[in-house]
Amino acid sequence: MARPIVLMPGPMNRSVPDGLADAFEVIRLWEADDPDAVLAERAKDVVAVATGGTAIDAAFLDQLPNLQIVASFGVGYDKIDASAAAERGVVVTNTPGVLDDEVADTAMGLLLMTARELSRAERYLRDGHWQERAYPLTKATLSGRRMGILGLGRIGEAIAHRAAAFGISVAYHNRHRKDVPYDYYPTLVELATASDILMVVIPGGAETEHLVNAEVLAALGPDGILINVARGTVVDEAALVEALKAGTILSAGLDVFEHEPEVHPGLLELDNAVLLPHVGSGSIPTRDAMGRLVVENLVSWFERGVPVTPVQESAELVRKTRG
Ligand code: 8YV
Repeated sequence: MARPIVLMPGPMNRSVPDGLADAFEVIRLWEADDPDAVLAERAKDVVAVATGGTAIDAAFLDQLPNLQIVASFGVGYDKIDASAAAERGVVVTNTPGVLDDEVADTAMGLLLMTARELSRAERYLRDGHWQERAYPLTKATLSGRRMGILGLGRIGEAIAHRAAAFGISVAYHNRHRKDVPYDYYPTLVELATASDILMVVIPGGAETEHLVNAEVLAALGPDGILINVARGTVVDEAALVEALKAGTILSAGLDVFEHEPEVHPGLLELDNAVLLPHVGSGSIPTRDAMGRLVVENLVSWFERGVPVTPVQESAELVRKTRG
């Protein structure tokens, strides 16, 4: 029997092509000399897309008339127009759950690096300054501080558990209150006002663009620390640079950027910003687990007609498909 044809627009973690090799035919579009010609020739055969970062919009979907499913690598799927996919009867899946602990660990590491200036202190040692004098005491400490989590989902809850072990209290802002033992603030400004640390874990996309703006940063205040492990678009980066320069907030730890891999030049000049190259989920075991979940979604869809982890926008479609 012919194997279902999966289009892979760009390279992905090896666990994905390896896991698909037996049951699927994979078109590795980025390796083609003329990707447009390959797409034109094979478009009608493609029933699935596996992607790890390529933008999938309505125009892309319209090129693939027999597409059934887009399996995306990563929990955030802001580069995929999942509503346009649902309108065209195409299911979208992501990889939630398997990266929660890794991203939460990175978030706490970034918080420690930022509050206790760990990377700056290491640079100080490597530059030979320790022999001259001890590293200055840090203004911030963590124990007894208040963390406000913007976006208390799975990863946010994993961060909240870790924060408790550090003696940090937790509050949150979501669109809706949840049944959790943390204080809820109905607006982000109120949460920022009540927090020393603002932890951004909310999904990216148009709805959350620049939620963290100059007003929110002013509310966080001169001892405040901003950590972002979600999407760069959630923070107004230009406003953040101004706030860090002016001392409106104390410091920021960022794993994500508005135009990554480009980083705002203003951030690169600042000592009170700790900058990581989007490594939140970046360990081999975690990325392999995410890749396996991409494969499981495709296998389950073509064997049983059910995706394992459909995104919210696909829920209605999945219900209808199940009958
Ligand atoms: C992914 C991420 O690994 O899962 C996400 O949403 O941000 C990362 O941890 C990355 O986006 C994969 O492209």
